[in-house]
Amino acid sequence: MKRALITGITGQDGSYLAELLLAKGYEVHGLIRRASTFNTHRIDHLYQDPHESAARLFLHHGDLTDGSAIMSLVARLQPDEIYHLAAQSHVRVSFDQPEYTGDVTGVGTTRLLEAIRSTGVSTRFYQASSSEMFGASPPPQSEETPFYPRSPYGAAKLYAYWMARNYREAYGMFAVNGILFNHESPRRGETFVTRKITRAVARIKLGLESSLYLGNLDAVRDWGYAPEYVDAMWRMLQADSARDYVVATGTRFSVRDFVSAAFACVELDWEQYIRYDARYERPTEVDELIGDASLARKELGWEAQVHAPELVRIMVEADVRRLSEELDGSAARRTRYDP
Ligand code: NAP
Ligand code: G4F
Repeated sequence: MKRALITGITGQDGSYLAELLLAKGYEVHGLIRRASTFNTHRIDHLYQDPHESAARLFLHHGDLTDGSAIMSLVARLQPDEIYHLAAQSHVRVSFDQPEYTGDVTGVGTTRLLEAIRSTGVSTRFYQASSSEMFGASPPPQSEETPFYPRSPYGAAKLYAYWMARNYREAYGMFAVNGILFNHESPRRGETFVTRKITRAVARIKLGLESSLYLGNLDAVRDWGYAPEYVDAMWRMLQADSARDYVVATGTRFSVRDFVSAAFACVELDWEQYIRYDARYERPTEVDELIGDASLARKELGWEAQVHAPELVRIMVEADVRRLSEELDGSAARRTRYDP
């Protein structure tokens, strides 16, 4: 049985990846942070007794800033594969916390790579790199596009990208960078723009709110569906050799397009509800990200199936359903991870 370690297992991608690996028969270990409130809501369903796979899921407390704990965890588990997804992942927040973002999102990767190198554990390593590293470089962006990060987050991810490449070249480590463009789902964090929009659409439709405050509506992104993107991560670690891949849909969609499509799903006119708030602007913006994932299609057999219009519908329907259940008191009670 293969053993995988996932950092960031409580996040959007970590939860889908844990599902995927458990379904493939892996033993799955996740690194989680101690929090003063429950922070495992995205993976609690994997803990419920009826799932045979629950016995193959293990959680370990730790933090990317705590190098010695990471080192002993890697040495103890000897995982076949490590998916490094944990990060301070919010671009706007990284302008307020540049040093912390550098420590967690940048140096956190070095701590893991060093844990692998110094313990001599034989493992395959996935680094969650980001299209934010392309920043100001015009689209379409591929593996050959020059990097030009526009935020402390983008700069921290670029440092981590080069560290993964350096450990591959210097020590022969199987370390890959998945350069993933934006990917979303009903499990997306509520402060990222897509989920902020679909959650507000549900609240407006059901009469709980009357407006939605947003920043720059002109930004263009390439939005894909997260469950498909974690499959691309897994494929990268099954390849014969380690190399870096762009993962994207190739579809151009602006924040305005997303807003308009989301309100249309519930038959409302978006222009009546959207208000501008300058606090959501960034000191430097990434105007346009559209990926070219030809290499992933050719070498990994991976291709996006869900594109932005369908993604919007999936997310709006999920938020309307979730809120309706909350309001009529029928939301399912779930077992929580309680160490
Ligand atoms: P997410 O939902 O924000 O999840 C981030 C995860 O990192 C959470 O599990 C979080 O734990 C954990 N974490 C944060 N700081 C930590 C620390 N100091 N020590 C240990 N764990 C920590 O992110 P995501 O959307 O799933 O993205 C996964 C990864 O892919 C991230 O590295 C992100 O930067 C990158 N990425 C994402 C996208 C995208 O569009 N989603 C695109 C490209 C790259 P808590 O639950 O306790 O907060
Ligand atoms: O949803 P966002 O915060 O995502 P962003 O900045 O593109 O970053 C996400 O994708 C990256 C991959 O390219 C990941 F690496 C990163 O971890 C994260 O998952 O913002 C998208 C766009 C931006 O241009 C932003 O300025 O939406 C614009 N926006 C407009 N109003 C807003 C808002 N963003 C947020 N979060 N909140 C707003 O009210």
